[in-house]
Amino acid sequence: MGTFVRDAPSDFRRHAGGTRSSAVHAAAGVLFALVLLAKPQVSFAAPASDTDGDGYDDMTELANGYSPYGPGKLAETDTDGDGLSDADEIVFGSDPLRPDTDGDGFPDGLEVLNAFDPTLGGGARLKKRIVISLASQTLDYSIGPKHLGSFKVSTGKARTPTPVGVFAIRDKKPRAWSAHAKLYMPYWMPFIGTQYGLHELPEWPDGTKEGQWHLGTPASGGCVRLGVGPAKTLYEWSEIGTEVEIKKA
Ligand SMILES: [Ca+2]
Ligand SMILES: [Ca+2]
Ligand SMILES: [Ca+2]
Repeated sequence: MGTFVRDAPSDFRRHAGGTRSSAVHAAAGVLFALVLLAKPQVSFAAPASDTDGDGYDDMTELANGYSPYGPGKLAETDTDGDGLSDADEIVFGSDPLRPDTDGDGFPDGLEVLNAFDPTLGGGARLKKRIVISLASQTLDYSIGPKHLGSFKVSTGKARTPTPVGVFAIRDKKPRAWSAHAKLYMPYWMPFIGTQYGLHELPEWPDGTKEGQWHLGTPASGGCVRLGVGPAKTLYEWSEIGTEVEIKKA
């Protein structure tokens, strides 16, 4: 077995697969049988394990972005075909070689898609979480242990600051009218009463829309403004009850 080819995935696969098939032909029976007989002992004695038997130990594969469970890159391989990549199986702690880790009848991928914990039965949920940093004017969202994305936001300006604390989405409206500010708020999701919420850059009755250039700068009356695109993404992903944490830092 040659050295690991770090930047050549096709070489890597060809090398791994080719070695096995050529060994079958070249060994002419006896030698190959000896290798097979010796393999269990070698495996037990070796400090490194090679789960998928491709000749590369698990740690080397992981260090190079390859799946130790099957052929291909970690993020692009779904060895057990349950809809969750091998990379995500590691993140969520589910079994990459068992499609239904918790044995509740629902495959791991389907569970995560619907915010259920693939490692716990009984309808255990994965926590959806939104975290906003006032200092960096960013919003991060995650499900259970997995970070899903980061968006630029615009929170309350100095005179009308966004309150710091842990809240939750209370409602969802595709387009709300603010009687107080006299503007429309697309993808409205209030998290304190009906006063403070997340929404897309606002629109005025004359059709003017707040520009994207304010994202990254505190400019609102206390709400958390999101850009066109991210606002819709977050709206569709969030549920009533999804945690919203506003942090200073
Ligand atoms: Ca391997
Ligand atoms: Ca999988
Ligand atoms: Ca399951």
